[in-house]
Amino acid sequence: MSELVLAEREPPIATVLLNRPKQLNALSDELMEQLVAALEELDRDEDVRCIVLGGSERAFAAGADIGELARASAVELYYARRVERWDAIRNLWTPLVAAVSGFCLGGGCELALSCDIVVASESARFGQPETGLGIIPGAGGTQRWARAVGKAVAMDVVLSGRLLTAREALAAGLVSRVVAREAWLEEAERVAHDVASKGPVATRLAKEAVDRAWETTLQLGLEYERRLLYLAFASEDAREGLQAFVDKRAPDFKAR
Ligand code: CO8
Repeated sequence: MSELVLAEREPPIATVLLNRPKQLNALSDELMEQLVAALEELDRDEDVRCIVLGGSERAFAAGADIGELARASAVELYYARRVERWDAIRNLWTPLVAAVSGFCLGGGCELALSCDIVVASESARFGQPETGLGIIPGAGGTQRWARAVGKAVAMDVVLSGRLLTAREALAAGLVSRVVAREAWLEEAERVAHDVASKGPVATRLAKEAVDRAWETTLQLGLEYERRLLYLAFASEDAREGLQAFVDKRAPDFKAR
């Protein structure tokens, strides 16, 4: 099996790169299978506290593999549970940082939006060109764009095929940082190190709490947050983090 995904483990972070450069990292079935397997393996690794997911400088990913989609019937896609596979990425515990450079389109953009933090280089271009192919975004695009940037921009991008520049994506709230073109991977890895240096139990609970904000009312979300706070408080990491501040030393978190 050729390596369509390259995973490098350098605790406390790991970097996973899509590796189908000639096809601009189009997300073939085989690539998605390898990607989910690599991410799930790293997710089980306690020493890995944050994962960077990237493509290449030219393309994060130019979408699902159009050739494969052209050959597949609806029922084949349904039985293969191809779209369901994307849920595995959202269900990962370890925080994911997308390192986006170049084309980030269709399913590729939906993949970036499935990550917890999106770092974009100046060259990044975001879009959902599916209606131009006679289909619609099917791996979360219509929902995640609308929630992230609001109806006006989401409708424009999904219906007109408009591509957002990195700066436009930042202003719209689709990504959280824009970095120099050549620093697309390095900066995302730096962000991952920042995340990985924090209390691991707290980081996971905080990720869960922020995610909950998308799915519930403010009142229920606040209650959920409060319960997770008590849970965080009960962790050894919390004792260590609080005491380390009092002792004026760096904390030594054990993920317990
Ligand atoms: N699928 C397959 N091959 C692709 C894809 C793709 N999405 N994108 C690019 N390629 C291939 C090209 O065919 C070309 O191959 P070859 O050299 O063999 O001809 C190679 O990559 C380089 O591409 P271009 O020559 O076109 O490069 P350009 O710089 O001229 O253009 C673009 C770059 C603008 C990105 C252009 O390639 C393009 O428009 N690509 C398609 C973008 C697109 O429409 N994406 C949406 C795909 S549909 C989707 O993502 C639905 C997801 C729903 C989830 C479903 C889960 C099962």
